[in-house]
Amino acid sequence: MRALSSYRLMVTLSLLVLLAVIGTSAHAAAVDNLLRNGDFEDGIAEWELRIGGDAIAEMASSEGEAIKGSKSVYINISSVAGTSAWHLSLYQEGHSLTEGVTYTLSLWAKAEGLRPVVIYVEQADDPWDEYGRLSVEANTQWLEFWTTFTAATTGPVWPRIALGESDVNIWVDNVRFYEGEYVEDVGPESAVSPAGKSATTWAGIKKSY
Ligand SMILES: [Ca+2]
Ligand SMILES: [Ca+2]
Repeated sequence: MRALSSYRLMVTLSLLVLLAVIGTSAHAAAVDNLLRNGDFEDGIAEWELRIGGDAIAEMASSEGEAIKGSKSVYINISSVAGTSAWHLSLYQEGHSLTEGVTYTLSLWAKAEGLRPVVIYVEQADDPWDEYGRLSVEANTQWLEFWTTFTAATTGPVWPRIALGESDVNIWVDNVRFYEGEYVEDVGPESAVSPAGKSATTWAGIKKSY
């Protein structure tokens, strides 16, 4: 009787360990982020804010808002009068694509109100093709947005977060650019509801609670 109880205990413990391992691996998904300082814990280092047209804006490190770590980037937009989405964009230099490889660009954003955000990866030379272009709406909660595409050519690119369609200020955190399909970010418990999917590009939105 005692031997049977021990056996049952061992089986139960083994199952618990197995479940723990499965649970851990499902939540510990880490990607090889091609971006530098994607989590903005090093302030705004490595990031550029393109300001074109008549846009008036500036970016700064924010210690008051973050979805990962303790900092994010805050983009204070005074005016987007006379601009297009691409006139005002957060981006990073020094990246390239390899033809035939699938990439995902994802980010977390929180705004001071509803506002459009356009994310894509732009070829950094003629003909300036765009990959994975996705228009989403940020709001006052932290949301994760992502777009996945397969590169048609090899060459330098700029991962872009275009903000020229609204002067509503916004925080951005944990931007990731990596090879492969979307991998759930390591973070708070969340629900996933993909927004759309096509043959080569799909995108989604994840709410954080
Ligand atoms: Ca951060
Ligand atoms: Ca503003």
